[in-house]
Amino acid sequence: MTEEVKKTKKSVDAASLELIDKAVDDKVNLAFDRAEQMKPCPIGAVGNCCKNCGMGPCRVPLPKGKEETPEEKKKRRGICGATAETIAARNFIRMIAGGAAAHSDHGLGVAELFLAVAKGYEIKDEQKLLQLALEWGVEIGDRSNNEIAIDVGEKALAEFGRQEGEILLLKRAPLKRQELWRKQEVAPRGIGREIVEIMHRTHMGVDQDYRNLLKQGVRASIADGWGGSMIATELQDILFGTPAPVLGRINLGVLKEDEVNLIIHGHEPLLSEMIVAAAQDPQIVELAKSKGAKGINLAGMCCTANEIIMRHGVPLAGNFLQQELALVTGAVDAMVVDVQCIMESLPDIAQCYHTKIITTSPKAKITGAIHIEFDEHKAMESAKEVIRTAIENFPKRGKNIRIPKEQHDLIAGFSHETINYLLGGMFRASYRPLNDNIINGRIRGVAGVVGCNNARTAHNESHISMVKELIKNDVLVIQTGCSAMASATAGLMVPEAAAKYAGEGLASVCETVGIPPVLHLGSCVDNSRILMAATAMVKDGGLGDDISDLPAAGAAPEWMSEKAISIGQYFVASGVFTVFGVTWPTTGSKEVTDFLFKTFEEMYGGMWAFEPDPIKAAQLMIAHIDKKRQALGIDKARERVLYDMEMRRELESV
Ligand code: BF8
Ligand code: SF4
Repeated sequence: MTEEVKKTKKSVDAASLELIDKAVDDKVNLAFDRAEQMKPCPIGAVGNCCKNCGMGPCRVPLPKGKEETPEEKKKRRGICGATAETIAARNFIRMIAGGAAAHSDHGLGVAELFLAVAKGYEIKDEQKLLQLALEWGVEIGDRSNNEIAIDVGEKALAEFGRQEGEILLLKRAPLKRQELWRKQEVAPRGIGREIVEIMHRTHMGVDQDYRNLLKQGVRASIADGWGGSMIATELQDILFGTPAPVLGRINLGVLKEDEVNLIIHGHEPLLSEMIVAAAQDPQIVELAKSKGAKGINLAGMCCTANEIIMRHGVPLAGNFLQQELALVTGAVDAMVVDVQCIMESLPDIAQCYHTKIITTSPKAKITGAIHIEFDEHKAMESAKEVIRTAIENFPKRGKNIRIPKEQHDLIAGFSHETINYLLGGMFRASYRPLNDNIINGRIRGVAGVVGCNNARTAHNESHISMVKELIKNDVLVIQTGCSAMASATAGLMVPEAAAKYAGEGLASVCETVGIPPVLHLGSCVDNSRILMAATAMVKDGGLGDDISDLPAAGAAPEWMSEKAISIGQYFVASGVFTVFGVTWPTTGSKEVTDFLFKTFEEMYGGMWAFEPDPIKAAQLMIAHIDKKRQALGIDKARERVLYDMEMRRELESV
């Protein structure tokens, strides 16, 4: 392979490719290079390596031939006797524990902040506060928002540690789903309890039945999706505002030559909200000018980017695999980070340029970075210190600067509530028109495409090809996380994309309503918005009485994080067919994989699948959607869609 081909294989994004080339010239080692230099351990990759005790690590090999005898199988065990099944299931649910913990610790932090500021902070979404108060039985009467918020905050906090019964938000799910969870004994208690139980059951010598282990994984994942993550989204919306559609820009071209560039990277919106507010302080702006900059240019990275574009229109610099590349521009004066998906290589790369890396969370320090701690009592002060650090660093920029020109428009901020308004109209907010357009076949179904980038596959390629294939086939796509950002860089999140890329039916609905065929719903904790949207579709009627009846599917074509596994598992547990790309972490055990891919469908109506080819994966999703249409008896409607003038007029009156 020539050097040129190798480079172009790493990403499909022109801005990224330009900087991957620059990194070669600058002798900077990137995740793309490390992925080439270090192949995954073949036993670990399939889930068969156990290091849960000091007798291991035990690397249980794959069966030699297809026809393994029971005697041969008995020999393939860890020292304690653990089978490949037990080991793969243990590893899998420990991934769920890690992912669910990340989302839920984020949610817990938001709940604590919520309580701390409830006394004095101006609540941005009063309606949502009152709705949650009603749902949780908090007295409203003539109490002030702040009084109500204190009670809501306390209830939210208690949910994380709930030791008995079921988490409160479970009641939001369709009734049939709730009953199914109870029958399968996976209706969860608080996330803390469920994660502790995963860690206990996967300890050496405890739960050694892979089905029972996977059941606990399901239970914890539900506590993440319908608990920790949903609480995070709800409280963030109440505090900082429920997103509404906003026009923004994306890609590394949003960095500016003549302004102080400060990238905000990570996940928790407190940090970003404060920095956005502090950057408007006249004294801070003056300071920037005194150093020769025209202003302060904030840009987001990873899920923090999704949070601040939705609420403030702050541009997105890029997704997970662009974090190192941002530094390679030489134009980033500081990158401030909090938690999750932050590469430890950043301070090293920053040394080749002038960039300062600033950590802010007591939970996440990186050797070589500056630490400016953020806590809710001095958040504004810390935010200003971060911005001042970036400003002071601006004059130290070297000459080796290259800012790619690529930047694209996108519309972000489609919360579950705004989909309701947009599709239903101001006076009768509902999912009715969406359901009707699914029933009449203009929209074939809905797909949630979410998740990460993975350095073992070309950056953004699978996201973009999968999403294009889906919308071409009239499937409305809803997205979060790095996947949303990938589609945005391909120009799929603007209304004009409908005519260009979507099938005729989907395009006609998008054009009438004025929405893109691919909707940006937010960050990874905001996958809970997808659960809410799916539930709203069920409740609106005509598409069955459970999420598993909907013509819908999910995917994470470039996943890498444990969070993605937890998300995928709660989608599956909620009744959604969910396909992952790149790699699958249980292939070392046929039994475990079959259980997740097949038996789960009988148990939960949703199941996992693995397909690294994004087009084939999209086709699997479409086939599933068609299967559901058939079961609902609406497959015929789709065949009849011929767009005569009368139908177009009827559509316009929706
Ligand atoms: O939570 S999609 S790479 S940034 S894990 Fe990380 Fe994956 Fe991106 Fe946000 Ni989500
Ligand atoms: Fe090996 Fe069993 Fe210990 Fe795992 S728990 S490392 S399989 S001995």
